[in-house]
Amino acid sequence: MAEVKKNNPKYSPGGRTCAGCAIPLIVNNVLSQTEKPIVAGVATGCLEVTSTIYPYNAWNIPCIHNAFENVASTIAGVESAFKYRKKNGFEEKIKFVAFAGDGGAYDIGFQAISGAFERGHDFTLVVYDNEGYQNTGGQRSGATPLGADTTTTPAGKVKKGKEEQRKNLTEILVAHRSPYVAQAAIHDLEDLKKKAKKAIETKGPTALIILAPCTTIWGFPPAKTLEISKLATETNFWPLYEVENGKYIVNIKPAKEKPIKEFINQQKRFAHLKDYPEKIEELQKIVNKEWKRLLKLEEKK
Ligand SMILES: Cc1ncc(C[n+]2csc(CCOP(=O)(O)OP(=O)(O)O)c2C)c(N)n1
Ligand code: SF4
Repeated sequence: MAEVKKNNPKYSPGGRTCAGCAIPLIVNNVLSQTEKPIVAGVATGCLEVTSTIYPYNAWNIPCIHNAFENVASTIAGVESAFKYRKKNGFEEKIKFVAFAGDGGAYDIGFQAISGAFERGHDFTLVVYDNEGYQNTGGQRSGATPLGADTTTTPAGKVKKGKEEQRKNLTEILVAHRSPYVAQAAIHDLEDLKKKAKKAIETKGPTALIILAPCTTIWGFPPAKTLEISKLATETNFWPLYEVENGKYIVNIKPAKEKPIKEFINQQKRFAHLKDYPEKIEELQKIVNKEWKRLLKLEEKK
């Protein structure tokens, strides 16, 4: 235990996520990127329920669990309180990190996030994007991709899974004129760690949107989490890029892009699409269009 604590001073392993879950990797690799003390907030979701099962607690730092929808307000409030203490002579430099799933960030918690970004609070939002409300059994969210079979967009005779395109939260946060927003993934931990360090060290509201392949709801074997994550980037479904003061840098450009089929063929949530090649084509077109748009944004200096 002492060894575990020494190596993972901020977040302990051994939580109750499903085997092969991406979340612990994300939390550990983000939190370990600063030596400074951190106060974390965590919205209701898989991260919270798996790390705080009474009487156990994986957090070795102050961590506030709030409701599903208000992690950004909570962390903004704590950051303001510390600002006030600073005015009164409190010296310690503290970092603030708010964790949320995509439901808690793209959808129900978005109002709180938008407000905290607009007001310019000094914190980092970390979204572990498992593309659905997974803790409650896999409902669709604004981050669920087109065609995915979820409990609220069931694939059947009439509908072929989710009919809408996913939201692009990364771009929405860039539009808030955040000084640093990045997309990262767990198969490239060096890139993820670099981005986490930058996001935490940059003053102002910053964000990391990290793809979190979900073995249980996406439906793939737990040993394939990293492979699925890598395929998401190799197919351009999940580009790794960062936007620093409005300037785009695309970190990985696949030498030969793989077709989206290779990403979706491995997941049960898309299994029905084998009978609907036109849906796969539609998804491919969306991916191609978004990738081109991203490269254009990078060209703009
Ligand atoms: C206002 C409110 N509505 C619904 C719930 C039930 N609920 C708890 S977690 C959750 C889903 C969270 O989804 P997400 O933020 O994507 O995180 P994940 O579970 O995927 O980790 C829901 C619907 C709740 N706690 N509060
Ligand atoms: S349901 Fe998915 S995201 Fe939630 S703990 Fe299991 S693998 Fe992780």
